[in-house]
Amino acid sequence: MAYRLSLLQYLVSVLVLCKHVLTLDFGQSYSAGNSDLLAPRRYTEHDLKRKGLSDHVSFHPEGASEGFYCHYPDLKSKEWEACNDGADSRWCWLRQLQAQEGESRPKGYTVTTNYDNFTPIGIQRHYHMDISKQTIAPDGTPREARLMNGTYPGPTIEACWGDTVIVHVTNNLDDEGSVIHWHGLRQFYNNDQDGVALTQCPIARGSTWTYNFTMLQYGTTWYHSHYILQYADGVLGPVVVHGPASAPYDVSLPSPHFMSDWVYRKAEEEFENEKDPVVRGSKADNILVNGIGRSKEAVAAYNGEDIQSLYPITEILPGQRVRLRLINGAAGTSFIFSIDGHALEIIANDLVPVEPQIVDSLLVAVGQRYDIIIHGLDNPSPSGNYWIRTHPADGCNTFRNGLFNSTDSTNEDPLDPRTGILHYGHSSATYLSLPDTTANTISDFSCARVSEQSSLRPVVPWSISTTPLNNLTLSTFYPSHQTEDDVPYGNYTHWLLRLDPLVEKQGGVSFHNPLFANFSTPSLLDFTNIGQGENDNVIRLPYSSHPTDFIHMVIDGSLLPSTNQTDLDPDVIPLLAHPMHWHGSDVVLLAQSEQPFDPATSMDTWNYENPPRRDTIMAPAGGYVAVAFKPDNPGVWLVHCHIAWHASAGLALQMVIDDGQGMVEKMLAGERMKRLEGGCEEWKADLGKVVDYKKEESGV
Ligand SMILES: [Cu+2]
Repeated sequence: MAYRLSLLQYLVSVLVLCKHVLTLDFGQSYSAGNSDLLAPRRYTEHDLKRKGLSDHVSFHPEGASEGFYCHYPDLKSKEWEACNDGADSRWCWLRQLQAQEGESRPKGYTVTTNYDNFTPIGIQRHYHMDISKQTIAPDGTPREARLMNGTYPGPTIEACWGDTVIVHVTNNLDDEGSVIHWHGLRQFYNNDQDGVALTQCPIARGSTWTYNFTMLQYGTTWYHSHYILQYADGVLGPVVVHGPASAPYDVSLPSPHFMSDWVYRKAEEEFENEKDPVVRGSKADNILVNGIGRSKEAVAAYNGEDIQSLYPITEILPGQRVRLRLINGAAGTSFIFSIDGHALEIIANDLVPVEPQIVDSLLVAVGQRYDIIIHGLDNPSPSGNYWIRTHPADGCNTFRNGLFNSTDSTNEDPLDPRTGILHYGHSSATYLSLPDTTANTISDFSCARVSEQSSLRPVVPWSISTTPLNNLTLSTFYPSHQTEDDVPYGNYTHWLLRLDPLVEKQGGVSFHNPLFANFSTPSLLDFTNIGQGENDNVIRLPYSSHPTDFIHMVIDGSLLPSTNQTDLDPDVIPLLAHPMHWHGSDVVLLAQSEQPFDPATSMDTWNYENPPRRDTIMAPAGGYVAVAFKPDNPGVWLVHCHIAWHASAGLALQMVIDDGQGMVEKMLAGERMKRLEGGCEEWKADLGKVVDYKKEESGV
């Protein structure tokens, strides 16, 4: 393909450019006419009218004006300065840098700032959300969903790096509790805001719970219910945190590309399939992007009108560089994302800016996010329409009508992965012909994509100690709480996966116990007793804030189906890989391999120098992942598979990070603990009335 040659040339130039950007002296002064590479490309008047700045209105932030602005204090004039979203946003942080030079502050709020240590001063933003039941039909088939503010996905929470976000969540469901988790947000020393059943009681029916956290990171993420399977019923939405970027672009698209799958039944009913020892797997019915799906009949009947009801349209102008935020909020499907004939430049994975890298497709596993820059063509085709594809990855999907498998498909009628349209033109277009473009040549449809995932290099590097604080002892996960043998730090740092625990239990091949959260006694409120229950699945890790102290953790898939089929029917159990998600910390990817873990030799191959860093990492079937993280955030943090069905079946651990001298309890003493206890009183008062939850689910 012609663009591939220029792609290679571009890659070389970007690498050169990138190096230059990263070594700039940010202390120098900038002017609007500066031709430096960091300077954003300017909007034309046409661009401004067309999209982005003037019509980008957030929902309910108090004091919101037209458009979205970041606000920072100018310490010289003692005034607040506002700056726009988009390409210009890089100037926001630079300005604050200049204003603060006189202070004993670090020189820099840029993409090279170590955001673990330094955060700009932002403003408070209040958001009001409610969860309620509503019937929606995103692809024409109606079902009763559970929604945030009545939309799927829910409204975007939008803030700027350093802002404090206060979200008031009202549970208007008549038959369930809820908790809302802010996926990937580190919640540093803020464990009680993590929004899981381990850190608070569920929000009782009719109650409002207020979350409060500061955006220490920036980029793209999402929120979702962490109450049983509620997010698969619709309780989810994007989170956008404006911040600097590692490569220039012209326009930032106001709406993220929110990929998900959709189940026609209530998730709790579909979960019965997960527990069934014969079926052994919950299935999805369709693919949605930004809450839009379609039936084959609707596509066949398309007569050129009202295209927006069939496909989300992404608009671009010739030659433009357009920033797009990708989010996988699916219950169980990992996607290979691509745009026909277009190069994509990755600038962030999860909430970590990375050195720019050009690809023609990328894997977005369940729970993962990417910020990419679409490279607009200088001379698009006359129709100006190109397919955007979200192709389910091999071994990381199960749909009602069968599996996607790029090499050996037994599914004669798979869903159509053409789920969106990139359009060169104006936003008022409602009449479009469907694209006739062909897909990029994609050689790897696997759901690990080891070489791609291993090549992402964070802009702010971490150097990892080869000597961890803990031992990587093999664990059998039985019994599920720690025994004498596990002292002092537990052996769950070698986590041997197989099927999700509840499924194994149902099939009589129980391997380790599922995690079951006790809604009325969350771990954080019962800190001294944590680990006493047989379904606690606790791993205790020593707190340390020393910069060279790391915990290492192996998640071992060597017993997963594909390599070990002895007691499992390969026709029923597909290849299984698990997108594992860490709360409370980003982790680095020391190794990701499709070969089994070998304690004698594997460690020799690990990467300790600026490895990829993110919050969600795929553990390949038959292989393993090794990660490292800093045990510097005290509290109770979940580690779990982000396939909703697997998490609900108990494929989860709770990590307790503590100094052994009461630091977690001290952190929460007083108002914070009183608040948590108040929430539990409300929950317990309501529990006996209507609210019920199935004990055969993990609760997370
Ligand atoms: Cu899983």
